[in-house]
Amino acid sequence: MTIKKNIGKSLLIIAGSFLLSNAYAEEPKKAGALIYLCGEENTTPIGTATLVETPSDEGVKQVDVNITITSGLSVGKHGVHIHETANCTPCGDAQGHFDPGPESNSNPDGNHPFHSGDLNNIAIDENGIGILQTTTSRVTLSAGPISIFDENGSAFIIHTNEDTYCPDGVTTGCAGGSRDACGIIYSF
Ligand SMILES: [Cu+2]
Repeated sequence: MTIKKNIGKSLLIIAGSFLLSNAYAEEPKKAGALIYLCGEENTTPIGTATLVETPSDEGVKQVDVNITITSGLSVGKHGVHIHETANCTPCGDAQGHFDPGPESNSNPDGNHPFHSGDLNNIAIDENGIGILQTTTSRVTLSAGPISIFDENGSAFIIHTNEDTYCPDGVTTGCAGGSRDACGIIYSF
């Protein structure tokens, strides 16, 4: 009788911890970045970014990206992408566009706008303020083949010019040209 009771208790504990671990696995994953002007990584950041991973209604992982810029960029549209390396010193060391997989082509002006890390333009207003809110299912924060937290991490790059999304194929600078700002992405 005592043994049976104990087995019952153990089963309850196992069921309980299974439910608990499942609930934990469904917690959204979060990440963020402080964005600095290129060449000024040790000064005040010009903006911030947050990333939150949640499953969509269809169960596909999607990442909500919010970027707020408060100063430092020219009025108008600027290309924004997730680049393939967590290195902003100098901004060129963030490498090309994040695009893992067997058909990977991280050339910013090639395979654009079909890289995993391609995002929308951010528009900066007359007060120097810009907000980008977008959702992508091309990357994950959690581990997997399209996780931006691969062995060398990832970074945001904001470009000098508007991303034209390269309608004429590979054209130098069509994805936004030179780099104005950069932010290494950290999970938390
Ligand atoms: Cu880029």
